[in-house]
Amino acid sequence: MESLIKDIFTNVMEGQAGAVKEKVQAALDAGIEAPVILNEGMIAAMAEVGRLFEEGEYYVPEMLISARAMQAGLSVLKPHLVASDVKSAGKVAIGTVKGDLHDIGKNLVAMMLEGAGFEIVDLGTDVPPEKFVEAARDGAQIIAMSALLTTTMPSMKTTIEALTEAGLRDKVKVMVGGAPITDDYARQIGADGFSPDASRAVAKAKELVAA
Ligand code: B1M
Repeated sequence: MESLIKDIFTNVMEGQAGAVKEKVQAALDAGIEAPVILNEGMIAAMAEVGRLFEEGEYYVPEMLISARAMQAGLSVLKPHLVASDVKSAGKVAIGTVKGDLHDIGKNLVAMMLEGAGFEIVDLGTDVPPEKFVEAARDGAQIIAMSALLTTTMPSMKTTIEALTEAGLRDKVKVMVGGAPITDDYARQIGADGFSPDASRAVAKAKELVAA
């Protein structure tokens, strides 16, 4: 069991998408729970990739192939992470903010929300404030923004300001997250909610819709 998780960790780090898919399936077949495979195998590997990048041992291409391997593993894991079939918990428009191309965390959050019955409008990456505003106008109850770069975090504030300017701020809830985002930062920019990870994002979204 442990060696399968270790293999997944190593294969994500080495960017071996085919092997990751195979090992994730083998781990599921062996009865290892999907959140364990995700957190201890795949997310842990991405953290290690980040560390190696910081130390100058990995470069952007290595990060990219690891990201592809992680996405490949997620495609196998998805049905096991989104088990629930409750419908219409609310409508969420989610995207990675302007200037930011990181989408693995955003995709995970979207996946978990979908599994909890939320209708998801995925705006993709590099989403400018006006696109979030448009989504709010189209009836999204929650605007969910992800940012992975300290340089792109300010776009969350700009988007909240754009929602206010469009007269929509009191009609939607704003939820933010991503590695550099904190509860304090969320409060500082006037967001309604923050979550440090995808599973807590579901609880937070439910809370925001109920409020
Ligand atoms: Co980049 N990158 N990257 N990168 N990358 C980081 C973020 C970095 C921390 C690496 C490092 O230096 N250690 C660093 C940022 C430093 C900083 O700003 N402080 C960095 C950098 C510098 C860059 C470039 C600038 C590099 C360059 O070009 N010189 C460049 C920027 C490109 C751009 O966006 N404009 C760049 C590019 C890339 C790739 C394209 C190669 C690739 C992304 C591919 C992709 O996403 N499709 C990439 C990757 C893979 C990473 C790391 C290694 C992994 C990110 C990841 O997917 N983690 C990352 C290092 C790290 O994070 N330790 C790094 C796994 C994922 C599941 O976690 O996204 O944090 P995460 O999501 C979590 C939570 O944060 C939360 O839930 C998720 C799961 O529980 N969450 C939310 C996320 N969004 C949420 C929203 C919510 C709620 C919770 O509500 C709405």
